[in-house]
Amino acid sequence: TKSLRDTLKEVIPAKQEQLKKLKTEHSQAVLGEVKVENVIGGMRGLKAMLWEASVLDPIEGIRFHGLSIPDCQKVLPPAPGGKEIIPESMLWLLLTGQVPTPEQTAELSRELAEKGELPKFVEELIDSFPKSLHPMTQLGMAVAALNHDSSFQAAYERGMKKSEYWTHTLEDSINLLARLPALAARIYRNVYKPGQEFPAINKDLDLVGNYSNLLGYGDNHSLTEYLRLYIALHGDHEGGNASAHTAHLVGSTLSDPYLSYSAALFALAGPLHGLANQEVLRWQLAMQKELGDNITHEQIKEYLWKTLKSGQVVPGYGHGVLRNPDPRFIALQEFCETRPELKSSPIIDLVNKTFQVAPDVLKEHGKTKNPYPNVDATSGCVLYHYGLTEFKYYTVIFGVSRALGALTQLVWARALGLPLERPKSLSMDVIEKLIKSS
Ligand code: NMX
Ligand code: MLT
Repeated sequence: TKSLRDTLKEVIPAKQEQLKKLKTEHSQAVLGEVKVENVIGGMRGLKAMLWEASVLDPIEGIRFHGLSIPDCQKVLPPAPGGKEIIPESMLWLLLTGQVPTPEQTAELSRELAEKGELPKFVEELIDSFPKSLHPMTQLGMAVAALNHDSSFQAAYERGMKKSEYWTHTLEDSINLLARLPALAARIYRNVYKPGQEFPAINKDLDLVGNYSNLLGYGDNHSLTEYLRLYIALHGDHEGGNASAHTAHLVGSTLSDPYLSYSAALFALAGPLHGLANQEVLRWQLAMQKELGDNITHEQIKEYLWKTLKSGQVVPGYGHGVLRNPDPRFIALQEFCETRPELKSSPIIDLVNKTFQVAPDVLKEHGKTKNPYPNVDATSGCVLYHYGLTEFKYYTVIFGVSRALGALTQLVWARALGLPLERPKSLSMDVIEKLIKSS
Protein backbone atom coordinates (compact mmCIF):
# COMPACT_ATOMS: atom_id res chain seq x y z
CA THR A 1 0.00 0.00 0.00
CA LYS A 2 1.16 3.51 -0.84
CA SER A 3 2.26 5.59 2.17
CA LEU A 4 0.89 9.00 3.07
CA ARG A 5 4.17 10.67 2.11
CA ASP A 6 4.36 8.93 -1.28
CA THR A 7 0.73 9.79 -1.98
CA LEU A 8 1.43 13.45 -1.17
CA LYS A 9 4.55 13.47 -3.34
CA GLU A 10 2.33 12.28 -6.18
CA VAL A 11 -0.47 14.83 -5.74
CA ILE A 12 1.60 17.94 -5.00
CA PRO A 13 3.02 18.61 -8.51
CA ALA A 14 -0.46 18.82 -10.10
CA LYS A 15 -1.56 21.38 -7.48
CA GLN A 16 1.65 23.36 -7.96
CA GLU A 17 0.94 23.40 -11.67
CA GLN A 18 -2.67 24.51 -11.06
CA LEU A 19 -1.46 27.43 -8.93
CA LYS A 20 1.17 28.40 -11.49
CA LYS A 21 -1.51 28.53 -14.17
CA LEU A 22 -3.79 30.64 -12.00
CA LYS A 23 -0.91 33.04 -11.38
CA THR A 24 0.25 33.34 -14.97
CA GLU A 25 -3.08 33.20 -16.80
CA HIS A 26 -5.69 34.55 -14.41
CA SER A 27 -4.06 36.73 -11.79
CA GLN A 28 -6.13 39.75 -12.86
CA ALA A 29 -9.51 37.94 -12.96
CA VAL A 30 -12.06 39.46 -10.55
CA LEU A 31 -13.68 37.18 -7.93
CA GLY A 32 -15.82 39.82 -6.23
CA GLU A 33 -15.78 43.39 -5.03
CA VAL A 34 -14.73 44.83 -1.70
CA LYS A 35 -17.47 46.89 -0.08
CA VAL A 36 -17.25 49.05 3.01
CA GLU A 37 -19.49 46.46 4.72
CA ASN A 38 -16.80 43.81 4.19
CA VAL A 39 -14.09 45.99 5.70
CA ILE A 40 -16.08 47.03 8.77
CA GLY A 41 -17.94 43.71 9.04
CA GLY A 42 -15.15 41.32 9.97
CA MET A 43 -14.41 40.54 6.29
CA ARG A 44 -17.66 38.49 6.04
CA GLY A 45 -18.22 37.29 2.51
CA LEU A 46 -14.86 38.49 1.21
CA LYS A 47 -13.38 35.88 -1.12
CA ALA A 48 -9.80 36.54 -0.14
CA MET A 49 -8.14 33.32 0.97
CA LEU A 50 -6.83 30.14 -0.64
CA TRP A 51 -7.76 26.95 1.26
CA GLU A 52 -7.52 23.56 -0.39
CA ALA A 53 -9.04 20.91 1.85
CA SER A 54 -12.64 22.04 2.24
CA VAL A 55 -15.20 24.57 1.02
CA LEU A 56 -18.26 25.71 2.96
CA ASP A 57 -21.51 26.32 1.12
CA PRO A 58 -24.02 28.46 3.08
CA ILE A 59 -26.89 26.09 2.31
CA GLU A 60 -25.29 22.65 1.90
CA GLY A 61 -22.61 23.04 4.54
CA ILE A 62 -19.10 21.66 4.43
CA ARG A 63 -17.53 19.52 1.72
CA PHE A 64 -14.11 17.98 2.18
CA HIS A 65 -12.44 17.85 -1.26
CA GLY A 66 -15.94 17.75 -2.70
CA LEU A 67 -17.28 15.07 -0.33
CA SER A 68 -20.25 15.94 1.89
CA ILE A 69 -20.52 14.54 5.42
CA PRO A 70 -22.87 11.70 4.32
CA ASP A 71 -20.42 10.90 1.46
CA CYS A 72 -17.57 10.70 3.98
CA GLN A 73 -19.65 8.49 6.24
CA LYS A 74 -20.07 6.10 3.30
CA VAL A 75 -16.48 5.95 2.08
CA LEU A 76 -14.02 6.77 4.87
CA PRO A 77 -12.75 3.73 6.79
CA PRO A 78 -13.76 3.48 10.47
CA ALA A 79 -11.65 2.04 13.29
CA PRO A 80 -11.50 -1.78 13.48
CA GLY A 81 -14.66 -2.81 15.31
CA GLY A 82 -16.20 0.66 14.91
CA LYS A 83 -18.63 2.29 12.52
CA GLU A 84 -17.90 5.99 12.72
CA ILE A 85 -15.43 8.03 10.62
CA ILE A 86 -12.06 8.35 12.34
CA PRO A 87 -9.69 11.34 12.30
CA GLU A 88 -6.97 9.33 10.53
CA SER A 89 -9.14 8.68 7.46
CA MET A 90 -10.35 12.29 7.51
CA LEU A 91 -6.74 13.52 7.76
CA TRP A 92 -5.74 11.39 4.79
CA LEU A 93 -8.63 12.79 2.76
CA LEU A 94 -7.86 16.38 3.79
CA LEU A 95 -4.16 16.08 3.02
CA THR A 96 -4.29 14.14 -0.23
CA GLY A 97 -7.81 14.61 -1.62
CA GLN A 98 -8.01 10.80 -1.78
CA VAL A 99 -10.01 8.24 0.17
CA PRO A 100 -7.59 5.97 2.05
CA THR A 101 -7.88 2.19 2.12
CA PRO A 102 -8.44 0.50 5.49
CA GLU A 103 -4.75 -0.59 5.33
CA GLN A 104 -3.52 2.96 4.75
CA THR A 105 -5.71 4.19 7.61
CA ALA A 106 -4.38 1.49 9.92
CA GLU A 107 -0.80 2.35 8.96
CA LEU A 108 -1.41 5.99 9.84
CA SER A 109 -3.03 4.99 13.15
CA ARG A 110 0.07 2.97 13.99
CA GLU A 111 2.45 5.79 13.10
CA LEU A 112 0.49 8.21 15.28
CA ALA A 113 0.44 5.77 18.19
CA GLU A 114 4.19 5.19 17.85
CA LYS A 115 4.84 8.94 18.00
CA GLY A 116 2.30 9.66 20.72
CA GLU A 117 4.50 9.94 23.84
CA LEU A 118 5.11 13.41 25.25
CA PRO A 119 8.58 14.78 25.97
CA LYS A 120 9.26 14.68 29.71
CA PHE A 121 9.56 18.46 30.04
CA VAL A 122 6.13 18.95 28.47
CA GLU A 123 4.59 16.52 30.95
CA GLU A 124 6.23 18.48 33.75
CA LEU A 125 5.09 21.77 32.26
CA ILE A 126 1.45 20.56 32.18
CA ASP A 127 1.75 19.15 35.70
CA SER A 128 2.96 22.56 36.93
CA PHE A 129 -0.16 24.42 35.74
CA PRO A 130 -2.68 25.40 38.43
CA LYS A 131 -5.84 23.28 38.17
CA SER A 132 -7.80 26.52 37.97
CA LEU A 133 -6.08 27.49 34.68
CA HIS A 134 -8.62 27.01 31.87
CA PRO A 135 -7.92 23.75 30.00
CA MET A 136 -7.73 25.65 26.69
CA THR A 137 -4.99 27.91 28.05
CA GLN A 138 -3.11 24.81 29.16
CA LEU A 139 -3.55 23.19 25.75
CA GLY A 140 -2.32 26.22 23.83
CA MET A 141 0.73 26.64 26.07
CA ALA A 142 1.69 22.97 25.93
CA VAL A 143 1.31 22.83 22.13
CA ALA A 144 3.59 25.88 21.80
CA ALA A 145 6.18 24.18 24.03
CA LEU A 146 6.31 21.18 21.68
CA ASN A 147 8.10 23.44 19.20
CA HIS A 148 11.23 22.63 21.21
CA ASP A 149 11.59 19.65 18.86
CA SER A 150 10.36 21.28 15.65
CA SER A 151 11.85 19.67 12.57
CA PHE A 152 10.87 22.72 10.49
CA GLN A 153 12.56 25.16 12.81
CA ALA A 154 15.76 23.10 13.03
CA ALA A 155 15.92 22.67 9.25
CA TYR A 156 15.26 26.38 8.71
CA GLU A 157 18.16 27.23 10.99
CA ARG A 158 20.36 24.86 9.01
CA GLY A 159 19.25 26.65 5.83
CA MET A 160 16.86 24.33 4.01
CA LYS A 161 15.60 24.91 0.47
CA LYS A 162 12.04 26.14 -0.08
CA SER A 163 11.18 22.88 -1.82
CA GLU A 164 11.86 21.08 1.47
CA TYR A 165 9.54 23.24 3.57
CA TRP A 166 6.52 21.02 3.17
CA THR A 167 8.23 17.78 4.21
CA HIS A 168 9.38 19.28 7.52
CA THR A 169 5.96 20.89 8.01
CA LEU A 170 4.40 17.47 7.48
CA GLU A 171 6.75 15.81 9.99
CA ASP A 172 5.92 18.42 12.63
CA SER A 173 2.22 18.15 11.85
CA ILE A 174 2.18 14.36 12.21
CA ASN A 175 4.15 14.59 15.45
CA LEU A 176 1.79 17.21 16.82
CA LEU A 177 -1.32 15.23 15.86
CA ALA A 178 0.21 12.12 17.41
CA ARG A 179 0.91 13.89 20.68
CA LEU A 180 -2.38 15.75 21.04
CA PRO A 181 -4.27 12.85 22.72
CA ALA A 182 -1.65 12.39 25.46
CA LEU A 183 -1.34 16.12 25.89
CA ALA A 184 -5.08 16.80 26.04
CA ALA A 185 -5.72 13.76 28.26
CA ARG A 186 -3.02 14.80 30.70
CA ILE A 187 -4.73 18.17 31.11
CA TYR A 188 -8.05 16.41 31.77
CA ARG A 189 -6.58 14.01 34.30
CA ASN A 190 -4.66 16.71 36.15
CA VAL A 191 -7.64 19.02 36.43
CA TYR A 192 -10.48 16.57 36.98
CA LYS A 193 -9.09 13.16 38.02
CA PRO A 194 -5.85 13.90 39.85
CA GLY A 195 -3.77 11.05 41.22
CA GLN A 196 -4.88 8.40 38.72
CA GLU A 197 -2.29 6.36 36.80
CA PHE A 198 -1.89 7.22 33.09
CA PRO A 199 -2.27 4.17 30.88
CA ALA A 200 0.43 3.64 28.25
CA ILE A 201 -0.34 4.36 24.59
CA ASN A 202 -1.55 1.18 22.88
CA LYS A 203 0.27 0.85 19.52
CA ASP A 204 -2.60 -1.26 18.13
CA LEU A 205 -5.28 1.36 18.75
CA ASP A 206 -6.44 4.25 16.60
CA LEU A 207 -5.85 7.84 17.69
CA VAL A 208 -9.22 8.32 19.38
CA GLY A 209 -9.19 4.81 20.85
CA ASN A 210 -6.04 5.89 22.64
CA TYR A 211 -7.39 9.34 23.52
CA SER A 212 -10.49 7.80 25.09
CA ASN A 213 -8.31 5.33 27.02
CA LEU A 214 -6.00 8.07 28.25
CA LEU A 215 -8.97 10.15 29.37
CA GLY A 216 -10.18 7.13 31.35
CA TYR A 217 -13.20 6.29 29.16
CA GLY A 218 -11.68 3.42 27.16
CA ASP A 219 -14.39 0.99 28.36
CA ASN A 220 -17.14 3.21 27.05
CA HIS A 221 -17.38 2.07 23.42
CA SER A 222 -20.28 4.43 22.63
CA LEU A 223 -18.39 7.49 23.91
CA THR A 224 -15.27 6.42 22.01
CA GLU A 225 -17.28 6.07 18.80
CA TYR A 226 -18.89 9.45 19.41
CA LEU A 227 -15.46 11.03 19.96
CA ARG A 228 -14.25 9.52 16.66
CA LEU A 229 -17.15 11.07 14.78
CA TYR A 230 -16.90 14.37 16.68
CA ILE A 231 -13.17 14.75 16.07
CA ALA A 232 -13.38 13.73 12.41
CA LEU A 233 -16.28 16.12 11.73
CA HIS A 234 -14.83 19.18 13.48
CA GLY A 235 -11.55 18.69 11.61
CA ASP A 236 -11.95 21.36 8.96
CA HIS A 237 -14.46 24.09 8.14
CA GLU A 238 -12.74 25.87 5.27
CA GLY A 239 -10.20 28.61 5.95
CA GLY A 240 -12.01 31.69 7.16
CA ASN A 241 -13.09 30.50 10.60
CA ALA A 242 -11.11 32.17 13.34
CA SER A 243 -8.94 29.21 14.43
CA ALA A 244 -8.06 27.95 10.95
CA HIS A 245 -7.41 31.45 9.74
CA THR A 246 -5.14 32.15 12.72
CA ALA A 247 -3.05 29.04 12.04
CA HIS A 248 -2.75 30.09 8.40
CA LEU A 249 -1.78 33.67 9.23
CA VAL A 250 0.83 32.68 11.80
CA GLY A 251 2.11 29.88 9.56
CA SER A 252 2.56 32.36 6.72
CA THR A 253 5.38 33.97 8.69
CA LEU A 254 7.11 30.54 8.59
CA SER A 255 6.45 30.00 12.27
CA ASP A 256 6.51 26.24 12.76
CA PRO A 257 3.29 24.16 13.00
CA TYR A 258 3.39 24.01 16.81
CA LEU A 259 3.46 27.79 17.22
CA SER A 260 0.95 28.29 14.41
CA TYR A 261 -1.49 25.82 15.89
CA SER A 262 -0.98 27.10 19.42
CA ALA A 263 -2.10 30.53 18.21
CA ALA A 264 -5.12 28.94 16.53
CA LEU A 265 -6.16 27.33 19.81
CA PHE A 266 -6.40 30.71 21.49
CA ALA A 267 -8.81 31.84 18.77
CA LEU A 268 -10.81 28.66 19.26
CA ALA A 269 -11.01 29.48 22.98
CA GLY A 270 -13.33 32.45 22.39
CA PRO A 271 -17.06 32.08 23.22
CA LEU A 272 -18.18 33.14 19.73
CA HIS A 273 -16.07 30.30 18.29
CA GLY A 274 -15.17 26.94 19.86
CA LEU A 275 -16.00 27.84 23.43
CA ALA A 276 -19.67 27.90 22.37
CA ASN A 277 -19.99 24.16 23.01
CA GLN A 278 -19.12 24.73 26.65
CA GLU A 279 -21.55 27.67 26.72
CA VAL A 280 -24.39 25.64 25.17
CA LEU A 281 -24.25 23.06 27.92
CA ARG A 282 -24.02 25.69 30.62
CA TRP A 283 -27.08 27.41 29.11
CA GLN A 284 -29.10 24.20 28.64
CA LEU A 285 -28.35 23.08 32.21
CA ALA A 286 -29.36 26.49 33.60
CA MET A 287 -32.62 26.16 31.64
CA GLN A 288 -33.16 22.68 33.09
CA LYS A 289 -32.40 23.90 36.62
CA GLU A 290 -34.82 26.80 36.33
CA LEU A 291 -37.65 24.95 34.62
CA GLY A 292 -37.34 21.44 36.08
CA ASP A 293 -38.31 18.23 34.26
CA ASN A 294 -40.84 17.84 31.44
CA ILE A 295 -40.13 21.28 30.02
CA THR A 296 -42.71 22.42 27.47
CA HIS A 297 -42.02 24.17 24.16
CA GLU A 298 -43.74 27.25 25.53
CA GLN A 299 -41.38 27.37 28.52
CA ILE A 300 -38.34 27.05 26.23
CA LYS A 301 -39.68 29.87 24.09
CA GLU A 302 -39.94 32.11 27.15
CA TYR A 303 -36.45 31.12 28.27
CA LEU A 304 -35.05 31.95 24.83
CA TRP A 305 -36.66 35.39 24.96
CA LYS A 306 -35.25 35.94 28.45
CA THR A 307 -31.75 35.16 27.13
CA LEU A 308 -32.18 37.46 24.15
CA LYS A 309 -33.73 40.31 26.14
CA SER A 310 -30.84 40.22 28.59
CA GLY A 311 -28.59 41.03 25.61
CA GLN A 312 -26.94 37.62 25.35
CA VAL A 313 -26.63 35.45 22.27
CA VAL A 314 -28.29 32.04 22.14
CA PRO A 315 -25.24 29.77 22.17
CA GLY A 316 -25.06 27.13 19.45
CA TYR A 317 -27.23 29.13 17.05
CA GLY A 318 -26.19 31.33 14.14
CA HIS A 319 -23.13 31.20 11.91
CA GLY A 320 -20.81 33.46 9.98
CA VAL A 321 -21.41 31.57 6.71
CA LEU A 322 -24.10 28.88 7.11
CA ARG A 323 -27.74 29.76 6.41
CA ASN A 324 -29.24 26.35 7.18
CA PRO A 325 -28.94 23.86 10.06
CA ASP A 326 -25.29 22.80 10.21
CA PRO A 327 -24.90 19.31 8.63
CA ARG A 328 -22.44 18.51 11.43
CA PHE A 329 -25.27 19.17 13.90
CA ILE A 330 -27.50 16.89 11.82
CA ALA A 331 -24.85 14.13 11.74
CA LEU A 332 -24.45 14.27 15.52
CA GLN A 333 -28.25 14.23 15.95
CA GLU A 334 -28.37 11.16 13.71
CA PHE A 335 -25.78 9.51 15.94
CA CYS A 336 -28.13 10.18 18.87
CA GLU A 337 -31.03 8.68 16.93
CA THR A 338 -29.18 5.38 16.51
CA ARG A 339 -28.50 4.97 20.25
CA PRO A 340 -31.41 4.11 22.58
CA GLU A 341 -29.57 5.56 25.59
CA LEU A 342 -29.27 8.94 23.82
CA LYS A 343 -32.82 8.85 22.49
CA SER A 344 -34.06 8.73 26.08
CA SER A 345 -31.47 11.16 27.47
CA PRO A 346 -33.01 14.24 29.19
CA ILE A 347 -30.24 16.56 27.97
CA ILE A 348 -30.52 15.39 24.34
CA ASP A 349 -34.30 15.72 24.62
CA LEU A 350 -33.79 19.32 25.70
CA VAL A 351 -31.45 19.96 22.74
CA ASN A 352 -34.12 18.54 20.41
CA LYS A 353 -36.92 20.57 21.94
CA THR A 354 -34.80 23.72 21.78
CA PHE A 355 -34.14 23.02 18.09
CA GLN A 356 -37.91 22.80 17.54
CA VAL A 357 -38.47 26.25 19.04
CA ALA A 358 -35.33 28.38 18.68
CA PRO A 359 -35.32 29.05 14.90
CA ASP A 360 -38.76 30.73 15.02
CA VAL A 361 -37.83 32.77 18.09
CA LEU A 362 -34.57 33.91 16.47
CA LYS A 363 -36.44 34.78 13.26
CA GLU A 364 -38.91 36.86 15.25
CA HIS A 365 -36.02 38.49 17.14
CA GLY A 366 -34.83 39.46 13.68
CA LYS A 367 -31.11 40.00 14.24
CA THR A 368 -29.20 36.88 13.32
CA LYS A 369 -28.80 36.08 9.63
CA ASN A 370 -28.94 32.39 10.50
CA PRO A 371 -31.53 31.25 13.06
CA TYR A 372 -30.44 27.61 12.86
CA PRO A 373 -28.19 25.46 15.06
CA ASN A 374 -24.48 25.12 14.45
CA VAL A 375 -22.47 22.06 15.50
CA ASP A 376 -22.01 23.35 19.06
CA ALA A 377 -25.75 23.17 19.75
CA THR A 378 -25.43 19.48 20.52
CA SER A 379 -21.79 18.38 20.53
CA GLY A 380 -21.12 18.93 24.24
CA CYS A 381 -24.50 17.64 25.38
CA VAL A 382 -23.70 14.13 24.08
CA LEU A 383 -20.41 14.16 26.03
CA TYR A 384 -22.38 15.19 29.09
CA HIS A 385 -24.78 12.30 28.70
CA TYR A 386 -21.89 9.83 28.47
CA GLY A 387 -20.41 11.06 31.73
CA LEU A 388 -17.76 13.44 30.42
CA THR A 389 -19.46 16.21 32.35
CA GLU A 390 -16.62 18.72 32.82
CA PHE A 391 -17.74 21.24 30.24
CA LYS A 392 -14.78 23.58 30.56
CA TYR A 393 -12.91 20.75 28.86
CA TYR A 394 -15.13 20.50 25.79
CA THR A 395 -13.30 23.01 23.63
CA VAL A 396 -10.09 21.04 24.19
CA ILE A 397 -11.70 18.17 22.26
CA PHE A 398 -12.56 20.63 19.48
CA GLY A 399 -8.92 21.71 19.67
CA VAL A 400 -7.66 18.16 19.20
CA SER A 401 -9.88 17.98 16.13
CA ARG A 402 -9.26 21.31 14.38
CA ALA A 403 -5.58 20.38 14.12
CA LEU A 404 -6.53 18.08 11.22
CA GLY A 405 -7.55 20.90 8.90
CA ALA A 406 -5.29 23.66 10.17
CA LEU A 407 -2.17 21.49 9.89
CA THR A 408 -3.22 20.17 6.48
CA GLN A 409 -3.36 23.73 5.22
CA LEU A 410 0.10 24.48 6.62
CA VAL A 411 1.48 21.57 4.61
CA TRP A 412 -0.26 22.82 1.47
CA ALA A 413 0.74 26.43 2.07
CA ARG A 414 4.39 25.34 2.21
CA ALA A 415 4.06 22.96 -0.76
CA LEU A 416 2.49 25.73 -2.84
CA GLY A 417 4.89 28.40 -1.58
CA LEU A 418 2.09 30.68 -0.42
CA PRO A 419 3.37 34.08 0.73
CA LEU A 420 3.25 36.01 3.98
CA GLU A 421 -0.36 37.05 4.63
CA ARG A 422 -0.57 40.79 4.80
CA PRO A 423 -3.90 42.44 3.90
CA LYS A 424 -4.11 46.20 3.47
CA SER A 425 -5.91 47.96 6.31
CA LEU A 426 -7.64 51.34 6.15
CA SER A 427 -8.61 53.94 8.76
CA MET A 428 -12.15 55.38 8.79
CA ASP A 429 -10.80 58.71 7.55
CA VAL A 430 -9.16 57.00 4.59
CA ILE A 431 -12.34 55.04 3.85
CA GLU A 432 -14.32 58.31 3.81
CA LYS A 433 -11.76 59.93 1.52
CA LEU A 434 -11.91 56.98 -0.86
CA ILE A 435 -15.73 57.15 -0.91
CA LYS A 436 -15.65 60.91 -1.68
CA SER A 437 -13.15 60.53 -4.47
CA SER A 438 -14.97 57.61 -6.13
N1 NMX B 1 -28.36 34.75 19.36
C1 NMX B 1 -28.67 36.06 19.41
N2 NMX B 1 -28.20 36.98 18.54
C2 NMX B 1 -27.45 36.51 17.55
C3 NMX B 1 -27.13 35.16 17.40
C4 NMX B 1 -27.60 34.25 18.37
N3 NMX B 1 -27.31 32.96 18.35
N4 NMX B 1 -26.34 34.99 16.32
C5 NMX B 1 -26.17 36.23 15.81
N5 NMX B 1 -26.83 37.15 16.56
C6 NMX B 1 -26.84 38.59 16.38
C7 NMX B 1 -25.39 39.07 16.38
O1 NMX B 1 -24.89 39.21 17.72
C8 NMX B 1 -25.51 40.37 15.64
O2 NMX B 1 -26.01 41.33 16.54
P1 NMX B 1 -25.50 42.87 16.50
O3 NMX B 1 -25.96 43.39 15.18
O4 NMX B 1 -26.17 43.48 17.66
O5 NMX B 1 -24.01 42.83 16.63
C9 NMX B 1 -26.59 40.06 14.60
O6 NMX B 1 -27.32 38.92 15.11
C10 NMX B 1 -26.05 39.71 13.23
O7 NMX B 1 -25.11 38.66 13.35
P2 NMX B 1 -24.89 37.60 12.17
O8 NMX B 1 -24.38 38.37 10.98
O9 NMX B 1 -26.10 36.75 11.96
O10 NMX B 1 -23.78 36.66 12.78
P3 NMX B 1 -22.19 36.81 12.77
O11 NMX B 1 -21.67 36.28 11.46
O12 NMX B 1 -21.78 38.19 13.14
O13 NMX B 1 -21.77 35.86 13.96
C11 NMX B 1 -21.81 33.94 15.31
C12 NMX B 1 -21.81 34.46 13.88
C13 NMX B 1 -21.63 32.42 15.26
C14 NMX B 1 -20.63 34.54 16.07
C15 NMX B 1 -23.15 34.32 15.99
O14 NMX B 1 -24.20 33.71 15.30
C16 NMX B 1 -23.20 33.94 17.45
O15 NMX B 1 -22.75 34.72 18.31
N6 NMX B 1 -23.75 32.72 17.80
C17 NMX B 1 -23.76 32.25 19.16
C18 NMX B 1 -22.39 31.70 19.54
C19 NMX B 1 -22.08 30.41 18.80
O16 NMX B 1 -22.88 29.50 18.74
N7 NMX B 1 -20.86 30.33 18.24
C20 NMX B 1 -20.38 29.09 17.63
C21 NMX B 1 -20.09 29.18 16.15
C22 NMX B 1 -19.63 27.84 15.64
N8 NMX B 1 -18.28 27.49 16.11
O17 NMX B 1 -18.08 26.40 16.56
O18 NMX B 1 -17.36 28.30 15.99
C1 MLT C 1 -16.05 26.23 12.72
O1 MLT C 1 -16.20 25.00 12.67
O2 MLT C 1 -14.94 26.77 12.62
C2 MLT C 1 -17.24 27.09 13.02
O3 MLT C 1 -18.41 26.53 12.50
C3 MLT C 1 -17.06 28.54 12.70
C4 MLT C 1 -16.91 28.91 11.26
O4 MLT C 1 -16.88 28.11 10.34
O5 MLT C 1 -16.84 30.14 11.03
